[in-house]
Amino acid sequence: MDLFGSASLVPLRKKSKVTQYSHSLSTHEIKFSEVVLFIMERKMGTSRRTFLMDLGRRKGFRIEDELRDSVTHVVAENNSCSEVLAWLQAEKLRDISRLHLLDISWFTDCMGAGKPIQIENKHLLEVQEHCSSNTDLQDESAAKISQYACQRRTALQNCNGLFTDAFEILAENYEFNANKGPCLAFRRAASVLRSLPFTIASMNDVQGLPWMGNEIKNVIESILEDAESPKVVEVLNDEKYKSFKLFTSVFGVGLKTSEKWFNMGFRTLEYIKEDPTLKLTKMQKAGFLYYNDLITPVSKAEAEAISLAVKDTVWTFLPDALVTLTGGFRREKQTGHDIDLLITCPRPGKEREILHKAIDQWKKQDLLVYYDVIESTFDETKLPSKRVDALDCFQKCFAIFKLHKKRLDTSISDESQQSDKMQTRNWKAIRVDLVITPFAQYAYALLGWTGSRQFERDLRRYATHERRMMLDNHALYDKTKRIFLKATNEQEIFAHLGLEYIEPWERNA
Ligand code: DCT
Ligand code: MG
Repeated sequence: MDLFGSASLVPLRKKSKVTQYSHSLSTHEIKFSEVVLFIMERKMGTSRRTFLMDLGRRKGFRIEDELRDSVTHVVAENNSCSEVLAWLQAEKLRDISRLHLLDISWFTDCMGAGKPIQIENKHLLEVQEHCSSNTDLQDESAAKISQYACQRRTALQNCNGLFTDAFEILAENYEFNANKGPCLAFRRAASVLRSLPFTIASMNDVQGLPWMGNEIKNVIESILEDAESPKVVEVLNDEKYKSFKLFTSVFGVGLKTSEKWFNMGFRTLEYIKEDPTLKLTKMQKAGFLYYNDLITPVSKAEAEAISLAVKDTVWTFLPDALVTLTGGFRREKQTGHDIDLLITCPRPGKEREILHKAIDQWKKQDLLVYYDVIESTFDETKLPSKRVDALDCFQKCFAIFKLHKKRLDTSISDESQQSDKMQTRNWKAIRVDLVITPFAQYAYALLGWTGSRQFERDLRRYATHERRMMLDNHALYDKTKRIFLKATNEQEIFAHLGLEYIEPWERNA
């Protein structure tokens, strides 16, 4: 059956000057206004695209020249689903999740039928495309790369640091400018490159990888050619970026405060600290007071020492409580910006007494220089949160602990002692997050708090889009069966989701 009609007579590749079909939109009546098409030029070429657009318009279809928010159906040829998604991601649309991503066969079937036809499985874009990398290793790994971080194994070792560092800077800059789409696009792309067992050496190596939009490829190309990207250099010299980077390095300062300070003309922390008109929160005051300690990375040994101290206290009144070091340290990172501890008790309800009792003891021992307790707002009648980045509702405590040094470690303490004007202090201020969970939710909390952030985002996205389930740090809900799925460990959660188990140290996505 040749539903392609005369379309197949048109050359499949780009020709230098064929414009005779373009801009004929206004001359044809639109018969099917509910369907708004966009035909991707990528791998199709200008002349063929122009021809197909004209053909569709003549048949009464609304076809947009450019990708805009009104588009409902995107048609592509010789592109995999992940390639189209990566390209769309860079196009800054409001919401790409509502788009139908279709193979050209759907379009040509529509042309044959003279109207929009029902979408069948055969019209959907291929999920993976084989890459054309130059070695077997690269061929094999690129072909297997999933668009979801929870289907990739990402150890700490990263052989694409040159690219991922650049992507992180660009992502952060987009975040500072409240530009969510491209920020996420660069974070996703960085996460893909981090999972590769080889270093990107040419643009061929990028072929077939998910989330590689044009903007991302341009950055890779610059780095391959000149070892740096002009965009990154520009961002690193940008006044707003530099100021936001500095301001957000203070504990308690987020994007909103940074924006305010930047707009007020502040560029350094010194002036902010000394300005009596600025109303700092309790958290920010602590952030400034212990600034030098808090920007010094926390070591694994320090994390273990704090972990032990917390256990000591909790076990004095609840000997069967479980205290687990989670976050980056559970993923086997050697340093972190804070220490994340999860605390639970197998006896239901007992966990509720832990936090306040422990804080009382630490206050008596003068171990806390700052703490803020957030009480639990968990509501078991509610379904898991739909938001990918939603915070959980556990009782928690954001704290700064004093970690006493047995010996004065001059390498760390000299600088901080001077600037904090505490010449004699023999302790280091350390950020600690304590999270208290009911035992029944412990596995979900552990999975959620182990991270990485990108891994968590993709677990939730995978649950929603691939399994019709809802996942958060409290529970997993199956929308098809309308039941909550219980789990006593992380392996069971992966099994519920139909995912292969990924070890914590392989979640550095
Ligand atoms: N987390 C999350 N979503 C958030 C915040 C945190 O999924 N909005 C998860 C992911 C990691 C974990 O909680 C702990 O958070 P961080 O301490 O910020 O991350 P980390 O990986 O431990 O990083 P670091 O080593 O710098 O502490
Ligand atoms: Mg952490």
